[in-house]
Amino acid sequence: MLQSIAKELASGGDTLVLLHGNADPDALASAFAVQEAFPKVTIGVPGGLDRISKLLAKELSIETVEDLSKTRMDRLLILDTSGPEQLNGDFDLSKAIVVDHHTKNEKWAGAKIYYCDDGKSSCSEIVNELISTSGKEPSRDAALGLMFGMLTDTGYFKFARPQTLVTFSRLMERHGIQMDEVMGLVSVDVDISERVSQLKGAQRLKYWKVGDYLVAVSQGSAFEASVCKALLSLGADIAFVGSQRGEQFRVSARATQAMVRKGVHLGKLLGGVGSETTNGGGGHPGAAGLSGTGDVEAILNISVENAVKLLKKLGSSRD
Ligand SMILES: [Mn+2]
Repeated sequence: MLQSIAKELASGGDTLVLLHGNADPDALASAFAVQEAFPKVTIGVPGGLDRISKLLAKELSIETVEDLSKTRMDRLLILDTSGPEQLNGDFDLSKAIVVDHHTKNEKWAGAKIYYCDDGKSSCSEIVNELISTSGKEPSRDAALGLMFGMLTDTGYFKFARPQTLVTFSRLMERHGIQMDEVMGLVSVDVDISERVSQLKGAQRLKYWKVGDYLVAVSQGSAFEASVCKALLSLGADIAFVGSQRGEQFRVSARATQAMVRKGVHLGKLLGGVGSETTNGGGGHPGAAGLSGTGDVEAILNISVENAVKLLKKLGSSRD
């Protein structure tokens, strides 16, 4: 199917690439590589770019268009987008070729072509294959972008599948690209106010030891999620960070992947705290949040209590 997609993209006419809202580096790099490899491609980002993608666009001089009202297009190529609701705007799906690597989604049934390879860790890998299929090779800049897409979509290879590493190393070899060039492509300086929040978080830190595990709690006024991550890097296995603004509170929680593998689900845990205290909360196993009206200290106490109980139930030794 990739062959027929490549053929169609090369067959003339204008292609408008569409990316999901707040497009990430994997999406942007995929679009850029398509633009370099095929004629008359515009990159449309009706829902904007995320912070890292903006830096990537600057680094590789990638031009994107947010206002699509004057954009010519004979076909749409939708990349890295798990469902139509992720696109900002209504588009004629009968003209759309959808290429994605998330879980297959029936909502794309109206698309002209739907190619979903959920065995790939990133869309960048599929686009690399698409370009190879058409007998071309991504340019050096496009290759750098695709490698950065693979790197970021796999959490710096933490969740990479074997084939990701094969594709990545082939691109390194072919373009003479060193690892540090990809890793340093975008330098993400953490803002001073965020770093101050992290240090304050460490200053106000309390922790509980449950067997071999550490649960850390702190309070601040901003960057709760970032402070959580800082506490994990200090050695906590689970971290809760809360802030109080008037009657309102906000709590972020993070756990290490090892905790998640052991069975910790912070989304469920905070969801439970939420219903106990009639506030809304939820999220993923390793990352969750809760906000509402109430006393943040009380909410943090309940959260820790539940985490400690859970750790005792799961067995509090590391093996
Ligand atoms: Mn992706």
